[in-house]
Amino acid sequence: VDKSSSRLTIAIQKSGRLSKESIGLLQACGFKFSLHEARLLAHSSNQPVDLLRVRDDDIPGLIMDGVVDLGLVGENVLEEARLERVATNLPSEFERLRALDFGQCRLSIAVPKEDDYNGIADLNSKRIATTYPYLLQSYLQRQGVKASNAVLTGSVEVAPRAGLADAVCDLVSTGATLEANGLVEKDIIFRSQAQLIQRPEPLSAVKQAIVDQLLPRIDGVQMARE
Ligand code: PRT
Ligand code: ZN
Repeated sequence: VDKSSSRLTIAIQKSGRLSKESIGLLQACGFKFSLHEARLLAHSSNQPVDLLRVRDDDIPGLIMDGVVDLGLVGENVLEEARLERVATNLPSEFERLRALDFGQCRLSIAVPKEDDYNGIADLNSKRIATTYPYLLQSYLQRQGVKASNAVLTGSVEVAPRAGLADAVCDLVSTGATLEANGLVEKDIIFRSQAQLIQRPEPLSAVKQAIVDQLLPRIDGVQMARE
């Protein structure tokens, strides 16, 4: 990424649950892109805008380090990265421009359905499998519960059956995945939806002008489909 460039760089998820709606929103705002599956960077043909297509987990850091100008990412990934960066003394500032109307989910604690569970205190000295150790520990701390993490990057829902953990803390949308794995959702610890964020340092006048044009268009698109 050429930082001196006058082209606005927007990071979006390359392939996953947010990809289609992220590109769709930018297209609905009037930006034209031709996307090539293998390419990291996609230039807009009608605006000085480039799309950078990456893993969603990379987006908060790219914004907080000032490598890209804008990013579209789930609040869950954003807040987890922010907490981790605060804990490890890395830059953690960013600007939130808009909450977007897609990517809705919740991060919840779930336990095996045969377990007797009367509240989060029951997890004292237990082990909880999750991909979100910082969001989980921040919740447990607020609740005064001491439990340990089993950090997994995937397949969190099979951890109790595999004997790796007593409970899970995982993203839920319909609940079908929990149900299929014999787990019951108990406590919602974080609610999430996609967010449009900006790097903390002010943008050049040229880039700011594009953002000033983009935001009312996003509001218009989102209002129209409410
Ligand atoms: O490759 P990359 O790292 O970019 O993608 P990823 O695999 O990390 O993320 P992806 O594409 O699965 O999700 C991207 C973002 O979509 C998440 O960070 C959330 O902000 C949002 N989102 C919305 C979800 C879900 N809904 C969701 N249901 N992310 C994941 N899930 C998973 C959940 O982890 C569980 O495995 O779907 C399963 C549960 O779904 P239900 O419907 O069975 O409850
Ligand atoms: Zn990811």
